[in-house]
Amino acid sequence: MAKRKPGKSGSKKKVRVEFRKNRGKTARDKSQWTREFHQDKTKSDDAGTSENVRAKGDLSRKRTIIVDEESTAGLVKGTVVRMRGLIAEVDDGKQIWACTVRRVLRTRQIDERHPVAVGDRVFLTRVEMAGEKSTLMSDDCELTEGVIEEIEPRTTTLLRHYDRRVHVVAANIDVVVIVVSADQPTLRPHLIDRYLVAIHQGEMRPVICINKADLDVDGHAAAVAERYRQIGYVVLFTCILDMRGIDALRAELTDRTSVLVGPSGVGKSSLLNVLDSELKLKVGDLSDLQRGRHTTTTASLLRWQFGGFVVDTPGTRQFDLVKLASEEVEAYFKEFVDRISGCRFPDCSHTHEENCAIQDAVDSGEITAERYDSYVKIYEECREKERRN
Ligand SMILES: Nc1nc2c(ncn2[C@@H]2O[C@H](COP(=O)(O)OP(=O)(O)OP(=O)(O)O)[C@@H](O)[C@H]2O)c(=O)[nH]1
Ligand SMILES: [Mg+2]
Ligand SMILES: [Zn+2]
Repeated sequence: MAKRKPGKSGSKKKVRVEFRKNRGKTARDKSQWTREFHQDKTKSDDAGTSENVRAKGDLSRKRTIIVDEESTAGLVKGTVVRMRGLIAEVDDGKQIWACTVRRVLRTRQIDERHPVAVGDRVFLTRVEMAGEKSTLMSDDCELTEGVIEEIEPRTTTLLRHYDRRVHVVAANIDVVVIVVSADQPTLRPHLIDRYLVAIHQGEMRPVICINKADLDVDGHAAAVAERYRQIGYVVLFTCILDMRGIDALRAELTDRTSVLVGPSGVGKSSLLNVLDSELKLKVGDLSDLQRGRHTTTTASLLRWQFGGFVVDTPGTRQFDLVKLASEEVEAYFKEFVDRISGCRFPDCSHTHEENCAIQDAVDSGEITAERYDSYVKIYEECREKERRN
């Protein structure tokens, strides 16, 4: 195994990172150091910050840690592009490495399924066996084996609860595209609301994409699109058959790092293929959808020809939220935020109280019943978790 090369002594920097106990309120790291580390330099200043919503009494919880530059000097820098079980595939700009993770890093994050995620920026060393480089096979490709020694603090994370652990869907993302379809599979707006909560929680920019516009025979999907536009979200109505909305979607993704999320079969990989003709991703057919079969099975980070990066993810039927307190939920419903001060009780949960500005807005039609029902469902879910813990 390769030894770490010694670095210059005394080269330490202060970095402000998210406090571990933070209930999901992220400290977006604005330090120059992190900014410089962005190898792709695609992060634009407005991305992620323009959609921020804040909870009442929100505290900026950051702690300062000392990052020892010595520990990363001489190591290979790269980005995790794919996870294959316990192996992380890392792109250093020249080649893809197959990496395991140093044990000390594995014990650091016990509540997460895996200490590294797609989009993580890492430092690695080469594994050598008797002086020879070691290789691992992945999809018939022979990759040089490495060990991840350090992981950069993440600027953003999209988290979900899965299999009783926290799953980092992707790290260091600017834009999250929630992809759903007008039909096949059936459009479920509640799922959009769950994603929106996680995206706001992670301080990323959401874009809603309703694909398969050709299947919207009764105008239901168009009405859903309008509902979210009214709240102030960017909503694109797309179709890969007549290319509706494709240029507008490309404009949202150019020079940014984004991730496409949503149920299986909605057309995430199909959209990527039409957005960039160089990508030749496998897409499913109707029988896959009917049998509930996923076509994309692992998340992977891809480079756009037109600038920026994108993560294609496998479809998810459910999306369970992480580290979310019941009183925080209101802050992630954009159209609620400015009305909350009108509630009679400062700790109003907007579920049963008298003189509630949110329930009044539902009665007058300013807040839709669908969005309110989503809020109550997520709120009750969080309450239930709090009662059990
Ligand atoms: N009618 C119609 N079909 C579409 C459209 N976009 C994609 N499809 C079809 O939807 C099916 C599923 O597409 P995929 O791209 O594999 O879906 P996915 O979201 O990547 O699915 P997973 O990888 O399983 O998560 C394919 O048969 C596509 O041809 C569209 O705009 N209209
Ligand atoms: Mg796919
Ligand atoms: Zn209220």
